[in-house]
Amino acid sequence: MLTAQQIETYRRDGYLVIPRLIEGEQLAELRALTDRIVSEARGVAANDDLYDLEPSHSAALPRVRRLKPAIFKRYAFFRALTREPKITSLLSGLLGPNIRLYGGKLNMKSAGYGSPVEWHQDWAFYPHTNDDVLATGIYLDDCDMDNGPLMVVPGSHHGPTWDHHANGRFYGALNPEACDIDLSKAVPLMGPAGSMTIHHARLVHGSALNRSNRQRRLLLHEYTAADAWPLMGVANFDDFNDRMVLGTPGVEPRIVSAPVRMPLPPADHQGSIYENQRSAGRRYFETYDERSAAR
Ligand SMILES: O=C(O)CCC(=O)C(=O)O
Repeated sequence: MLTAQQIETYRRDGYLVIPRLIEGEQLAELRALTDRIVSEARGVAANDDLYDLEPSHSAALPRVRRLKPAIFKRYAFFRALTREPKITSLLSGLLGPNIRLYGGKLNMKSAGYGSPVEWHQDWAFYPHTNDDVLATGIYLDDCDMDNGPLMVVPGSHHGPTWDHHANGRFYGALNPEACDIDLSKAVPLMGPAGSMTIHHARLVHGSALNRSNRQRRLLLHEYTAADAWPLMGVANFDDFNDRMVLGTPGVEPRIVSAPVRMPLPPADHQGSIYENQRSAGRRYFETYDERSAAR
């Protein structure tokens, strides 16, 4: 369970880090299974429902940027981890007794070339009827300043939902120059392998290119209070209820005022946040290509 102090910190700052939550055999299995799935990307030529590939990927030299939500459908281990009592018991202190998984993915941030993620708020991708919505991130590797930690702007979840559009379409990143956000106040969320980050869906966050020789893999789960209903709608009610990870579902959304912008019209490039963020023509973080060209 979270302490009253941790809950207060989360409410004020919008994030927490729980060191070494996943350990021992469970962590070893998480890492080994991930290695296996990534090795199976050899021969894959283009993005599909499981693999999101780095721009520098080739079938002979596989470079995976992200494992997509299909990992939860295809692999019982990943599915079970979304319901892990060590995680859900902590989250009940923040989201209450009834919790639903919204989605998830595993960002690879590989050594030397793992892509940056531009500054954004998850809330801009999936607004709900109330903002008891957050994401957890389990580090598969030790994470420090050098291998691209998740960076967050403390307290920014109390502010506006910033414009994540460019050229008339959603593109999944905010323009720091057009927003009143002080990115010099961003803090890195770091810890040994198995540590878990928690960030509020409205918190501004992003991460830089991995310039180190160590990978930085982050397994993200997105959770909501069960009475937070997605404003983009519920496509499949059975699937919606199958995603309950704690407590019981209901049919009465709780509606709380929170600033919302709809992610419409959809981004030009679909499939992942990396793809969404391709189309704006502006970037805050250096990319692998830019770095290689500058050398
Ligand atoms: O992997 C990261 O560092 C950023 C993750 C993130 O914010 C996302 O994928 O939405």
